[in-house]
Amino acid sequence: MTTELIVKGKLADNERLKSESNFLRGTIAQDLKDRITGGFTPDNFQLIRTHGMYQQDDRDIRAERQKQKLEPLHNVMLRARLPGGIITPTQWLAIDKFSDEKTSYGSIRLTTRQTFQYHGVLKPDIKLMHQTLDSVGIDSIATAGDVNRNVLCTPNPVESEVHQEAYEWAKKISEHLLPKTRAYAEIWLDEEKVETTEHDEPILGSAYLPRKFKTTVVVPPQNDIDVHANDLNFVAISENGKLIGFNVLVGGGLAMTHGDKATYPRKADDFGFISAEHTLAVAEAVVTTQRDWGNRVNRKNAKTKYTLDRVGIDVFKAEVEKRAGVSFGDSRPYQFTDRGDRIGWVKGIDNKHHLTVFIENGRILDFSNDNGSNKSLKTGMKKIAEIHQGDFRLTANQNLIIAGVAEQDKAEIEKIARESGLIDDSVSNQRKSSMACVAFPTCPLAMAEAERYLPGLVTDVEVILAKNGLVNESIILRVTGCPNGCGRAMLAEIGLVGKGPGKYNMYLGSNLGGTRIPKLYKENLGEQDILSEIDSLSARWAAERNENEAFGDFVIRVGIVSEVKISVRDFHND
Ligand code: SRM
Ligand code: SF4
Repeated sequence: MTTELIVKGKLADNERLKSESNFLRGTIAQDLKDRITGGFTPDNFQLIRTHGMYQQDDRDIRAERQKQKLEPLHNVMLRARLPGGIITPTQWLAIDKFSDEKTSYGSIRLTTRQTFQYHGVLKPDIKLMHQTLDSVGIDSIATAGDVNRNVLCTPNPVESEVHQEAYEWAKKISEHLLPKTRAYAEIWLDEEKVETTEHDEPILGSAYLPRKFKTTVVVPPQNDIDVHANDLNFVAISENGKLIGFNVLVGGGLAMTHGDKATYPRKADDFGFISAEHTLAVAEAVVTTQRDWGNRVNRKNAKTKYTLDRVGIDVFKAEVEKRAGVSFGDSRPYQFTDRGDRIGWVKGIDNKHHLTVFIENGRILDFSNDNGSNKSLKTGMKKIAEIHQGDFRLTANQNLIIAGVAEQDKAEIEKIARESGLIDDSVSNQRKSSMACVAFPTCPLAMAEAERYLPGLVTDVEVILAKNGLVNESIILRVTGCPNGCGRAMLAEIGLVGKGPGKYNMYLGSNLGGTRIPKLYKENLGEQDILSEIDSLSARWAAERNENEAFGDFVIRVGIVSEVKISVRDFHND
């Protein structure tokens, strides 16, 4: 290998701790027994991520505890591994019970990557949490940290054979790229200690990946998992209803740092077509190329998207072909037309019914809020899980599908869903098209509110759209509490990115298919400015748009923002 493919310099500290961790064990087991603190040592604070947990504390009460000279109320957030987002009713009931009994927020939080999170689990309950999940066949291996994360898949496999096959591939890819160390089983499940050697970790190596790595399998025309947020994507290509292979898209990612032009959101590049039998070899080759060439000096430029722009797309692609022993063919034609979930009932090829329910911000909880809205989403889900014969599928839009409902069970499930607010006909198209990341109070990186801000913001936007004659229309609106972009604002028609308390940068111009990165429109907007911008922009859209022209296409056509064609060139420049 030529040395210029590798960034030289002092390695980031995470490299030390991964290499010295004895294959992700560190001293987590000892640390767990230390009850003097509710937290972990700095190295283990990082290492527990590879086991699917983040140490957090409630930011709403942080200052108050500091005043009382108390340590922050440390707890962990857990993120489960669910390739393709599938959960059985038995699993749901166990997840639900643990959230009631042992999490301080009492909620189940569906994420933008088709899984769920618990927030607020205290140190003495962490092992019980893993053992409870393990008892129903769920783990949280590699859902965070410098590894391949939860593999996403277009979430309605029963809609066609292609969907089912795509899901099978998502599972296989997830297993293939998983860390092989037994650290998780030893630490959390008390299984026998088995030494791990370099030989046991052939794909990820003893220092694992330079940075997080994200993979999807997607079935066009839906792009409901947002391929361009991901390092590696397999776009299903079918002929006569059968999956024949994939177009492989590499190097997407949305995060940036305010004020640092060397960071930017970037679309994935299309490497070309492979037949299905080469899927695992290609996945492995992309991962190992990124493992060897990714920047281990500067974590801000460590993701695959930066490796591609540094070494060149052709060089990276040729290396993948060499390692996989495969030549990419010409890309096969496909089109992404939308990214939303089809809320409501659909009927699958198996003659079963599937109900997609809208869950605002993915937060499954019984609540009553200031607007007089009462919903018992958690109780409703529990009641459904008690009688449901099919399964549940989480979507990457933080929603949930009650899948595989037999004709005779449909009415009962619909009744529970309506009574609990899981079905709510009053939810507007605009609300269904809006999404936010978690942000406060649990996210340590949040600069501004997101999940707690979105519901009220959408109510205001609904009024504005109605005033401008757009009552049934919607704009893909996403709010993210910092530029890391967990709510995927960098693939929104209107993206709000937290800058500071109550302040957001506004980006405009993604499209319905999610194949365009939006562009900065205005900086540091407060609530009133945001609303007046949305008012004047949507009024212009209503008055000047071409027939059926989407908001994101309109703002580019009339020159409100310029189009980002190539991120590294256009995103930060006019
Ligand atoms: Fe994220 C870090 C929440 C999807 C980019 N993300 C975090 C942390 C763990 C904060 C931290 O590091 O301490 C947040 C925890 C908040 C909390 O209290 O729960 C967090 N990210 C989330 C979730 C829960 C948002 C949501 O509302 O659903 C999503 C969980 C996904 C999952 O199940 O795995 C989530 N994060 C994303 C996405 C969207 C996606 O993948 O489709 C992105 C942008 C895509 C990308 O990766 O480019 C994203 N999260 C980040 C980053 C920036 C990564 C980078 O390239 O620099 C961070 C910070 C980091 O890694 O240093 C981050
Ligand atoms: Fe936290 Fe920022 Fe991610 Fe929102 S975008 S969850 S604020 S890291």
